[in-house]
Amino acid sequence: MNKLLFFVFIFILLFTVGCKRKEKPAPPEPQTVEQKVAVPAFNADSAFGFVRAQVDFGPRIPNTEAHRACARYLAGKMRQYTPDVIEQKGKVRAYDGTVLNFNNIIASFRPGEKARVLLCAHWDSRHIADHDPDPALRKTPVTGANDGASGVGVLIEVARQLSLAAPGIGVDIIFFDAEDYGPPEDSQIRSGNDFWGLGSQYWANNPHMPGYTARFGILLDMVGAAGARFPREAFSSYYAPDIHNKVWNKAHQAGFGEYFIYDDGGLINDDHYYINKIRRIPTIDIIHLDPNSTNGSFFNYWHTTEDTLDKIDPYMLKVVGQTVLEVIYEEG
Ligand code: AHN
Ligand code: ZN
Repeated sequence: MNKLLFFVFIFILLFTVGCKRKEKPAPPEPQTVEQKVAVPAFNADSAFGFVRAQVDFGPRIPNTEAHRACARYLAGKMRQYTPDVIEQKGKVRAYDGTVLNFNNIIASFRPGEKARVLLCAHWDSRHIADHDPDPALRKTPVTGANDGASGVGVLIEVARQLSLAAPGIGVDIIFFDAEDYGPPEDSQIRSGNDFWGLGSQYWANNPHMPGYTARFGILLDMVGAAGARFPREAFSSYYAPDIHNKVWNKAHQAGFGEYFIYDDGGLINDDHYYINKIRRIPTIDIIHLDPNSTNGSFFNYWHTTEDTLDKIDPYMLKVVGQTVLEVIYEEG
């Protein structure tokens, strides 16, 4: 009897110990690791529609009705995705003395967040097709499906995605005006490169919020043409080498390595130059450059009457847009 009691006692003891073990709570999740939002899927058709909508206004040349109508469209579109939209309007003087009425359109997401990323593209199109192969067309305004509308189209789709599922960081999207009103190729009045990027120069000197800064910036310029390649533009490598690597590496991870090539591109005096130089936000330029181009180092239809919607490949918008989303949602 005693033996039996002894074994029952041992059995109960083991059972309780076993149960206790099982009841032991799982170790708590580390509190410092914030749950990241999944990277959304960029919609190429949606972005292409946003490119088409801009092109449908006609050339977006400062001081024209098409330009004003497109500004209303862009600001209205961004207000669908965030209440925090600022139109920074003002006047700048062009190379030939023309006073240009510009409108930089700035949309902020999670404006209270200190950690921010800046995304930008120019929305105006060029007043003259001075690189057209036909000399008779070199004073014709440019449609700018690629040179202007492509980068903006990508960023409107990015804005739509930001409105659906916010990442951990704040994002500012700026559509710069008056980028492309630089002097004609054959101009005698050429006095340096600073007649390009007039809207971004103004903003860099007069940001929409006093003391505005961001962790880094990404400029999109001519990102939509079929067959585009993005070698590493040289001001970007100089001012923002870490960002350059971050974005190119992300593109390669996402399977877009064939487009984001590691070759060195030349120095391009684009909006990012002023953001780096004046505002001191490390900013890169994703820009289609082509060493074998028949048109400078740019894509073949650059500053010609042929920069039209049929040159845009929706898949290229996806390549760039998805890469931008991967970078943003990974950042916080
Ligand atoms: C210059 O040709 C000096 N800058 C070109 C920047 C640009 C024009 N990007 C698009 N259109
Ligand atoms: Zn241009």
